[in-house]
Amino acid sequence: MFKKILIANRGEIALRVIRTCREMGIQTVAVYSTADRESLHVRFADEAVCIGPPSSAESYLSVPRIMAAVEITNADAIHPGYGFLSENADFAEVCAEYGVKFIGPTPEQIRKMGDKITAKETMIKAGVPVVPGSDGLLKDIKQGLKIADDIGYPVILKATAGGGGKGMRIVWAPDGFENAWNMARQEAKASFSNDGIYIEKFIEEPRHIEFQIAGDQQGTVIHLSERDCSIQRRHQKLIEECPSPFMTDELREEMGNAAVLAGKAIDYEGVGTVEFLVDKYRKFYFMEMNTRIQVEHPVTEEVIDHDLIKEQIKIAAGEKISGQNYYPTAHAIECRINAEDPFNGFRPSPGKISSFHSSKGHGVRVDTHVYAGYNIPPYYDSMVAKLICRAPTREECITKMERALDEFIIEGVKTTVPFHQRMMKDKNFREGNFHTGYLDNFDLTAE
Ligand code: MV4
Repeated sequence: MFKKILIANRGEIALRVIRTCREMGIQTVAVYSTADRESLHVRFADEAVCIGPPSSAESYLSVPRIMAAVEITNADAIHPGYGFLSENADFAEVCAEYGVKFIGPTPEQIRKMGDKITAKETMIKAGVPVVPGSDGLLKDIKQGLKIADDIGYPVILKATAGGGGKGMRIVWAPDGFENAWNMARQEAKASFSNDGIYIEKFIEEPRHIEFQIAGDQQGTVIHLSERDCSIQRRHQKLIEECPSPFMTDELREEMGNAAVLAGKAIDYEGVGTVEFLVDKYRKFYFMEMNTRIQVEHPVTEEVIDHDLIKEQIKIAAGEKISGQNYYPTAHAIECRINAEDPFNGFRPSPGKISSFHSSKGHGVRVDTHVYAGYNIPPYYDSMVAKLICRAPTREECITKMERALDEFIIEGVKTTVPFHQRMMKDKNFREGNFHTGYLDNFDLTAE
């Protein structure tokens, strides 16, 4: 087992990893920017190294600075958390060269899923359902128009280097194709320095249902059931839950098997997430795979009663996992509490938290790095806490979440708490009747 893990991240996930390390008897090293001096991950780690100024490029994204911290502290493994360098294959490669274990998949596995066309080709070969579209990159507009004509409108243009919504354009009819093509290429080139574009049939009003998977170094791959992440806004998830209210036992078997096939296709090592689009007929299509721990992993932890960070560390250390899949034994919902003003387009609201009281009680979990007096820096993402509730049924879980939201006090900044309070009372949400576009027409001020 590792002796000392350096956490190349900040905020609640850095704290989350430190907690599990302490329980496992592993020493921890925090790295931090000058904006995060007062952060709890700095206080709770055994050692802490300042790696630079607030800008992410000069701190949490700087490979040389992080490797310098590894050298100084003699850490034997790095936990990348989510975001920042967590899906950076070059970073994983540098770790290997330094002889420090990157807690996650190999550089090759990251690359295979990072390029969306390669990922899709790999899934087709593995027998995982994908959305109909082009075989690989589009050569020109003419070829795109031809394929769109064959598969039928609407279609969607996607950047092969994309993911998470960047460089995507929906095309409703042939006369909009040229403009969408130019926009998608331009955005892809600016964002990823790669203007490769492919085309797919556009699935209307889909649900986003993802499967947690885990694979060990011996080739065993399992799934740990789904999370429904359909409640999102501009590709930012706001609520996640398990079981999905749209799920059936039969669909879980089918999608779970497909997720395991996806993992096996790349000999996946570590914990990862296979994202699917699910249409109203419950047909599902592989969308992309995230080769990291995700923000919403506590939803799965709560319903299967296992520590996923611990599993991650054990797998990285070479331990075997059992070949059994995991199924939910309760219902869990996570509400992301962001320092944003939901009444003003979710505009970020950084600043000092004047008073803070976290929800508590049976079945309530709060993962957070903030406290009364903490100053939310404007440089990073605006998530301040994850409120996770667990109960035997979805209905009881929603009731518990309403209670927990009512007792959450965060003053001094605006937060998304009122949004969640409104959503918990929403008839469609309560009936499980929603899709990824649901928030486009959601009026927060309506009764
Ligand atoms: C799609 C789609 C509909 N049809 N692909 C959004 C981010 C990226 N992961 C892929 N995305 C989508 N791909 C086809 N063929 C709709 C989306 C999409 C979406 C997916 C999941 C969650 C929220 C979304 C919001 C808008 C669009």
